[in-house]
Amino acid sequence: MKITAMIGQGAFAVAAAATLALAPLGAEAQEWRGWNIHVEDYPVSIGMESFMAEVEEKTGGDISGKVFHAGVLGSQPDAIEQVRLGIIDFGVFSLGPMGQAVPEANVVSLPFIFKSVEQMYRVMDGEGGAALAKGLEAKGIVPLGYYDAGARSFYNSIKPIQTPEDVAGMKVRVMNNDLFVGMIESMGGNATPMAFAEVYQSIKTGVVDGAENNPPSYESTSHFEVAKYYSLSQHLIIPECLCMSKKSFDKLTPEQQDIVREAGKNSTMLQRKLWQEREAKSMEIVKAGGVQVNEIADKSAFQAAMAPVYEQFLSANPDMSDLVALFQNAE
Ligand code: BDP
Repeated sequence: MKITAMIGQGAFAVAAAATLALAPLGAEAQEWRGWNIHVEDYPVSIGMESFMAEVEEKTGGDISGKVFHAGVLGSQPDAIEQVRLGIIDFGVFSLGPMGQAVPEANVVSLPFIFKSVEQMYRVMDGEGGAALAKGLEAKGIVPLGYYDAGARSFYNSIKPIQTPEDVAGMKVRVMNNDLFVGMIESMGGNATPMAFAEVYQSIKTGVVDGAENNPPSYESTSHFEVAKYYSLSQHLIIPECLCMSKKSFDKLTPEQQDIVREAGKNSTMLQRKLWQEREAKSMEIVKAGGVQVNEIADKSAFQAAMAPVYEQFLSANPDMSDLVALFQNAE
């Protein structure tokens, strides 16, 4: 062996010994993997990167990690399971598909449960968010913050939607949750649960006529290029969760857990600010791309049409009625 190689090895051994000596008692160096469905310049993605960078910096590199964007670690329902099992350490999930694993999360998937995005912030940062956190933790997930995902509205390739009757007969893609199937059926439409990554092709080839989403997702996925009618029903305001695997979280020292929680809060504030900016920008982009946007000033017909979703949910989950009331009655 050459002398330089031996010196190199010796230096490595000394450095490794020093790291071991410095590592806090009971904590091993962690190398995390983060799951994200969105493209790199999306508000969620930037929030996650800043979370990881802050954790890395404040733990002096004892925790490091990488965020995998654009769903390369798998579909959202699969990733939720993997976070629960500790195979993936963290991710940002919509509380929509989360409802299949965490019953409490379904409450925010009820159409028109929030009166506005501002009210959603207040509820999620208060009693409502705390109740959801309890449900998430019972299923192996530690929420570190609730990100904004604005309001979801319908888009399709056929015609503007003005009334619930316009949805009748339409094939509409929904996220993976039975509640959303019921929501489309309550208006006489045909719902198809489908992975986010498949929606573009499905609209393009006519497998579905349309879908529903917030402006940044409608724009960043290029769905607006194949579904030119965007009708601002704003029927769902579903926050997202910066979620940590409880298995990964429990491996940390109390000091590290504080750092992680603090970084979660900071990234949430950043994401919410970026979200507002991106929403406005996305609306400009889709309009410039030839999308016909229609406002729906009076949403009461949609609210009335979707009322059966509440009835079905509460009769199947009577234990959720207090939680539903808490969200509904919040100021
Ligand atoms: C986006 C959410 C993402 C969902 C997607 C969808 O941010 O988590 O997967 O909608 O419709 O708004 O599947």
